Amino acid sequence: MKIGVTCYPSVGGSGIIATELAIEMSKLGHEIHFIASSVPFRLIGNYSNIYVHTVEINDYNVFKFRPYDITLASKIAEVIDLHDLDVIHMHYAIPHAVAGILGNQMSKRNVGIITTLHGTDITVLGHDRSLEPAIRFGIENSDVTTAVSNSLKQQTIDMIKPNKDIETIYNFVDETRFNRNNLEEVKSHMKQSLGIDQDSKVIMHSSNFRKIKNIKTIVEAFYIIQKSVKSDLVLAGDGPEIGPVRDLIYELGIEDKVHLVGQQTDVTSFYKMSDLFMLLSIKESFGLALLEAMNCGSVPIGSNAGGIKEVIKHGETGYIVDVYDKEAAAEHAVELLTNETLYKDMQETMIKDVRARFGEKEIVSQYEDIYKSVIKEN
Ligand code: GMT
Repeated sequence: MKIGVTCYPSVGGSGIIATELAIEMSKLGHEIHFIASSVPFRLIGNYSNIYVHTVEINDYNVFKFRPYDITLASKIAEVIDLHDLDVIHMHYAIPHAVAGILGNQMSKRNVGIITTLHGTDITVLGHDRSLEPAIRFGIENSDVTTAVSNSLKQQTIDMIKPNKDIETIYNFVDETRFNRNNLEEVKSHMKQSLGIDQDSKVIMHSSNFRKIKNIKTIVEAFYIIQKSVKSDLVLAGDGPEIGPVRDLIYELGIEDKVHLVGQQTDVTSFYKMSDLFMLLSIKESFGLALLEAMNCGSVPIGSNAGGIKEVIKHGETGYIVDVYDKEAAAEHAVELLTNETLYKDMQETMIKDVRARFGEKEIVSQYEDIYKSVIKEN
C-alpha cells in the first residue's frame, strides 16, 4: 500500500505514534509519505520507502494568519496524485482530519481516510464551540476514526456526538527502543552521571510540562517519599510549568534530590534508571510515556484521569490514585520501594501485560487491517 501520514512533527505522543507506526508499516513493505510541516522528530535513520513532503506556508502580507490548513490540504492532494496513494492517516483531529478530507476532494484520486484522535483534540478543543463542528465533520467524513483509549472514545461520543462509530486502538510501545537491555549497566552509569547515589531509588516523570500534567503533585508526593526512603526525583521535559515547579522544589528544600534534566532526545536511559514512573495528569487520554517507561521496567503510579486506568491495572501492574492525592501516591511509592518482593512481582506482571496488550506487532496489524479495509477503486 501507499500510505500518506499527517501528524504534528514536533515533540508529543501523537507524533511519536504516527512515526513509529509509519516505520513499522514501512518494514512490512508499505510505502510511506509523510505530509507535515517538518520532518517528524522521531524519524531517525534512513528508510528507503519513507518520504517526507514538507508543507511550505505562504507568508503573503495580506494574510493576518498564515494558511497552514489550506496549504496542508493542497499538499495532501498533490502527494495523493503524484504518488498514487491508497490511504491517508491523519493524526489529531484539528486541523488534520479536515485537511485530509479536503485534500482528498482536491485530488484526482479517491483515497481511504483514517483519523486517529489522540487526546486534547477532543478533551480540550472539543469544548471550543467554534471547533466542535469541524471536529464532528472530520470524524464523520473519515472512513474510519480511531481513538487511543476507550475513555477517549467515550468522551468523544459524549461531547461531539458524531453520527459515526469510533474504534479504540491502543497506543503501542516500540520494543526495540524501550526495553530492559543492559538495565543494570545503564542504571549505574546514569546515576553516576547525574550524581545520584547508587543505593538511592529513582522516581521519574517526563512530559511537556503543561499544567494538565500536574507535576506539582508529583513533587509534593516526592517530598513525603524522601522523608522515609532514600530517593531522588528525575523530571525530564520542558514547558510552561517548569518555573512554578522549580519554585516549589526550592520552597520544599528538596533541590538536592530533584533533577530537572530538561528535554531529552533519548529518554530511554532515564526510564531504565528509574524504579517508579509517576504520571498524575488532570487529563490524559492514554499516557504514552507511561507505557514506554513500563517496558523499561519502571513501575507506574498514575492518576485516575482518562485512559491512564486502562494502561495501568491497579494493584497488578502499578497503582492508580486520585489526581491530587499526593498522600496516596506517596504511600504506594513507599510500599513499592520498601517491599522488594512486591516490587519484583508487580514489575514482572507489568512487563507481561504491556507486551500482551500494547505490543507493537498486534497494534500495527490492527491498523494495517483498517488501511486495507478502506482502499477505494481508482
Ligand atoms: O493532546 C496532547 O497533549 C498532545 C498529544 C500529543 O500529540 O502528544 O498527546 C495525546 O496523545 C498521546 C498519543 O496518543 C497520548 O499518549 C497522550 O495521553 C495524549 N495527551 C493527552 O491526552 C493530554
